[in-house]
Amino acid sequence: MQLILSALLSLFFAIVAAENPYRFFTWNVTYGTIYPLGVPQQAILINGKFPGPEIYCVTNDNIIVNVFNSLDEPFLIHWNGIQNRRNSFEDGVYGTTCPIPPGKNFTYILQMKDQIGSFFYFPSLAFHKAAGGFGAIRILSRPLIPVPFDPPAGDYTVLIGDWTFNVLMSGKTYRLRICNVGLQNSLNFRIQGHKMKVVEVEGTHTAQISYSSLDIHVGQCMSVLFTADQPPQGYYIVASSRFTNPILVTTGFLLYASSNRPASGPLPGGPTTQIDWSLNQARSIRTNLTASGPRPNPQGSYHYGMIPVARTIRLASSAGQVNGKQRYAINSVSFVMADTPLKLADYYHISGVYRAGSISDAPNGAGIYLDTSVLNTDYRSFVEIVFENYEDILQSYHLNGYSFFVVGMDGGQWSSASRNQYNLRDAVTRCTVQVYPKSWTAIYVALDNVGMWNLRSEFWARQYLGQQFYLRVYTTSTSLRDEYPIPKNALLCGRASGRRKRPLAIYT
Ligand SMILES: [Cu+2]
Repeated sequence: MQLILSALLSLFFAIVAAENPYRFFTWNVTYGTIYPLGVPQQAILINGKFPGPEIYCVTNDNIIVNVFNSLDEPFLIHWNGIQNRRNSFEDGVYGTTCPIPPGKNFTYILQMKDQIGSFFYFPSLAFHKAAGGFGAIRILSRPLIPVPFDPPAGDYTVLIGDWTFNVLMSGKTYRLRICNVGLQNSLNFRIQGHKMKVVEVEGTHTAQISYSSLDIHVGQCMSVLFTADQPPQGYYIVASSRFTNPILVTTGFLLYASSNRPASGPLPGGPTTQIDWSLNQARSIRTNLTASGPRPNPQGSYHYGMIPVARTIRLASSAGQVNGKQRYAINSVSFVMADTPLKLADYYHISGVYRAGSISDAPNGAGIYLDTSVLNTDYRSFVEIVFENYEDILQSYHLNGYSFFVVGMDGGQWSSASRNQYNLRDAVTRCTVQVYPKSWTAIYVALDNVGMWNLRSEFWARQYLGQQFYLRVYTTSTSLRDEYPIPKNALLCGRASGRRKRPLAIYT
């Protein structure tokens, strides 16, 4: 009997391993010099490269990344858009994961569970993101799952911020995955003489609409198809900043293999300060309800519009001074780091690291104050989050650990009547969403991923100076079906230093 059982078990593990391949990466993080505009600049390199190596993988793959920190300061990598299901320990932000000390290494163990699409990774501590250390993540559909377009002749990633970009084409259809890895500016992206058909946004296949230019806000990614069917010559690729004065413009080139004629004519123009243009484009990007996502069932088969909302959380940003220093806040709280990652405080029941209820779930108009803000929510609840922007700048918000439905956005003040205009049929799901100046954006999110998850402004100076908090998705369950235990190799720091990594010996 025991023999049969162990034979069955080994068969089981063999099957699991066969279904979910492992991909191993060893990364050395160093300082180095790059020449982004011909001018030498210190950067953070991964294996000598800027941007860093691309993670190329398939749904459900296990990704093992051994990161050696050869900088002289602590370092962490966040996997933007990767949900790290049941495993916020691997999320790579300071609220979940201890920094890798200088001269040390840490191995991230990630699974691209039930995900497809275009994402990126970046260094999450301090202002490292400004210096590089980022790269693309490309999750392909599993071979047997249909993708709603023919395989492209080429598949390229453009991280805007990586300013020199040349692609060689020859009369075929290509896929471009475009991510805005910048610190602040929304960008408009366009290719001279070529339309772009949007096919994917942060893991969702979209209704296939063609555009002459596309707005991509900070932290966002999208995939487009375009066909190199114009007279063979060079064409300008342009990314220009939106809602800024002056407007910053950078160019790359689309080159046809059959011609060495350079690009000519004026740079293709794009929108500059027009908000309605951007809002209308955002509303036109919808989920392709008949396409498969990571699994073979159609993406629209989950009827998010029919689920009653258990709770509404309204979030408003503000800017001001605290103790004579510039700060930014959400619902009046300007986030400050604790001495211990919040997830580890939870795991080891270390009290006094943060207070539950340290941020309210609606703006109250109070002045800005400092705190380690954590918003408690219930595992498996279905919540509505409204980002209210009373300020005169565009905001971009990102939630770790999740993909959410962008059900509505409009100008003015949100009210319960605003729900009448929600898209409850084919809203796109993504992990980063913009909020226009003096406007609101509403999202629905099914809180099905236990953990401690950072919600932040993607405007990097703002998140650094407090415009962020942690969403604690909590359950009393200690089942492995709901959350993994702390990784065996986890680094421990702050008041978690010296704790045992597996307090119960039952996990092997
Ligand atoms: Cu993230």
